[in-house]
Amino acid sequence: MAMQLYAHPFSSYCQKALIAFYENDIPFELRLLEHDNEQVMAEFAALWPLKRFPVLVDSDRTVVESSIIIEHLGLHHPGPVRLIPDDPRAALDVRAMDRFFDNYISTPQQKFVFDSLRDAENRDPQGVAEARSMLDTAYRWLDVAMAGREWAASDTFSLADCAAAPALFYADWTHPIDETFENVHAYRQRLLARPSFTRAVDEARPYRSLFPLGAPDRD
Ligand SMILES: N[C@@H](CCC(=O)N[C@@H](CS)C(=O)NCC(=O)O)C(=O)O
Repeated sequence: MAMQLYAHPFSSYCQKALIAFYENDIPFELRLLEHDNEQVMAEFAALWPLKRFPVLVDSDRTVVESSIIIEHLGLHHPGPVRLIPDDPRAALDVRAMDRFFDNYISTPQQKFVFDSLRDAENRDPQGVAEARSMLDTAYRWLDVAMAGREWAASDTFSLADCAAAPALFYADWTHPIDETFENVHAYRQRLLARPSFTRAVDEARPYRSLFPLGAPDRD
């Protein structure tokens, strides 16, 4: 039976996992998380009461967290593209950069989005200001880290780049990356040109009107 991925194409963390599927052409059934799909939504809530997606079901195993889904694919469905290096020291660098993109790019980016969805009287301007500051610091740090690098953590495309692609994609929409951070901009463009991510971005195109802050007319 094909693996089942509970996901939505417009979600950044789902795109992170989808990149890993597409890199190695791994078959799966998409269980599309849309409010009208009541059956799928009920299955999803039963699988993972914390209701964060993506969630993968592989035979009798339920796998949550996008990074762990990618690790799971590398262990149980390996293909020619190894997203976690075999060398444990190199793997640590990859995992560290994966955490960087999730915690210091995606998390503050989501803060903007979630805040915009609140009623006006419940907004959190201080929290958004802190998120903006964290993004600025993260962009600055990344620009130095990416000097002379093609990919985030190793010579080859890895888990860290799966995390980086949607994180930088949406972060630049939300709080634009200063144009002086040329290494970050060039890296974001390389990610957009990677066929696995190009495909994820194209599949999400029909949903751009869902972006609460308003999707820019680019990318
Ligand atoms: N740490 C989780 C984060 C997943 C996450 O935040 N997913 C978002 C979609 S991009 C979500 O579930 N949003 C629903 C919500 O916040 O209610 C992962 O890596 O999978």
